[in-house]
Amino acid sequence: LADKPVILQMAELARFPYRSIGDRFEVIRYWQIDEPNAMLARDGAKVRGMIAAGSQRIDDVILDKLPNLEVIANIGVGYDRLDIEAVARRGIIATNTPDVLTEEVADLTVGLLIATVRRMPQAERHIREGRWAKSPFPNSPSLRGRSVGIVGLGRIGKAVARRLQGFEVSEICYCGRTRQADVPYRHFKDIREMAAHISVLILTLPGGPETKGLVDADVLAKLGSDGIIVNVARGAVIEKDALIAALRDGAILAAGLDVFWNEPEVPQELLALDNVVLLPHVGSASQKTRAEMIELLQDNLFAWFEGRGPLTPVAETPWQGGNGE
Ligand code: 8YV
Repeated sequence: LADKPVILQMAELARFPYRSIGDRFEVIRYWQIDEPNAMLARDGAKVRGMIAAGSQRIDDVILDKLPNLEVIANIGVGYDRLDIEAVARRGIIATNTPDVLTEEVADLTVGLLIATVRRMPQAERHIREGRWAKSPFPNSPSLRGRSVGIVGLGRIGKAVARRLQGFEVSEICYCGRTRQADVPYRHFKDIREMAAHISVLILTLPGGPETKGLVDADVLAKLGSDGIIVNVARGAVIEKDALIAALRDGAILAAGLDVFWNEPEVPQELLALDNVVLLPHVGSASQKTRAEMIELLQDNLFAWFEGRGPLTPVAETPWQGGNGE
């Protein structure tokens, strides 16, 4: 028992799907601890692995208290809860959960786009609030014929684009520093240039300091009064006040948002608007996909502590061999 590696789990996850993590590791449940600082002072040096989940930021403040941490297994493909520069500097390996959630998030993205354009939640409210018998639901805008721009043509962006090819949109574009070989979509270097050309902006890019505030008042103005924005990336990619103002003033038509600036908080101004569809960060949240994400997270820890290295390390912390048992 004494030589089981100690893992610090930051937040609760859905039940681990198979081989129980508790059989292999001694798990400290951070979110259940009343005095986390006292626990870290006492047990921090024992901790060799971490399950990064929830809203706790993993930066120098906590890493300083975990001098023997080897590996951080992050739930999610996005790992902006980690100060990845601090993690890399310490020689800690971080892993994420790519691929297993790609198609699920792409489904949700297209669903949210259609719900936003065709005003499906508003139409449903029209029935539930007993208004249908009094007046028909007003006609909605249409998706067909729109030019769509994707910011972040990675695995998820490509899966969204592939789906949209079946939807009679007029053009699919993407922006990014470099043009990608083997994609049939129009490339823009600059988001402003692309925003002026399209009427649907889909955000599937990573969060973090490099993309913070990328979509500002200027981008929204260029998207224009017929413009629709769908964000399944991270809230901070869009400037909050600019988005609220653009939705309120009609500078853009509508937004579908699965992510927010300080989750689970949703700005009151957005709740008051009728041209926004809100989801509680459920892009990957099907039972099947969450189980696969947790399984991959767990397999990363098993592989590491069996000396096989990480299965899916993030780009900033490549594995160079060694370590583990
Ligand atoms: C969350 C996500 O990670 O994969 C991502 O980047 O945004 C989600 O899957 C998940 O909610 C766990 O925090």
